Amino acid sequence: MKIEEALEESKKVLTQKRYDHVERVTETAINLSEQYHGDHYRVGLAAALHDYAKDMDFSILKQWIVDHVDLPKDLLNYHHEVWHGPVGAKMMERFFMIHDDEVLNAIRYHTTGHKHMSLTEKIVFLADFIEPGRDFPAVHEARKIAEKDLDRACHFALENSIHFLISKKQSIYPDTFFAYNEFTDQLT
Ligand code: DGI
Ligand code: FE
Ligand code: FE
Ligand code: FE
Repeated sequence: MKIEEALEESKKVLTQKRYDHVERVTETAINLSEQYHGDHYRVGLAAALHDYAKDMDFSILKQWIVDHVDLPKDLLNYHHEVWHGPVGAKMMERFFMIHDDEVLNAIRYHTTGHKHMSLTEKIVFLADFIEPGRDFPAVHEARKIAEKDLDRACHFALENSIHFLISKKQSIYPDTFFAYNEFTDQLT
């Protein structure tokens, strides 16, 4: 599937607002990929499909988690916001016969991160955080760090997400901590 075709597929299932976000993430991810010598095609494809399941009914996402043995059941104990990545990746296998783990993992973990993130995963994760439509206090600093150091920018994004979730008194999916801890160990 070409990146343009992937964008078309996302457009079919997303609201215009969400689709515009996906286009900006794809462009941002491709730029980061050039900067950090990533795989242009895999990064672009994963970015174009990363929020494929985002506008679907929670009950549908829930059913996919229940029905697919290889989707972690502990997702159901957390906020539905963490479901669209893992379920979206599964949908890419089923609907579009995408079996490239590099691409699937970047979709799967784009919300939470996880331990041992690949270059493609880091780029999609960060692009989702810093795309030009984002506007929250930490995004300016994140964009600045992203110009210099991909790992530090991911670390900064994770740190901010954890702060943000705590401030909202929400629970945090463990993969977020595994990702945060690994960057912390590497960088300090
Ligand atoms: O899908 P997007 O809005 O582009 O961005 P995203 O997939 O990175 O995050 C979606 C939302 O999920 C965002 O508002 C923050 C929230 N989120 C991320 N990790 C966790 C989380 N919410 C909870 N409750 N727990 C998490 O671990
Ligand atoms: Fe998302
Ligand atoms: Fe994100
Ligand atoms: Fe997104």
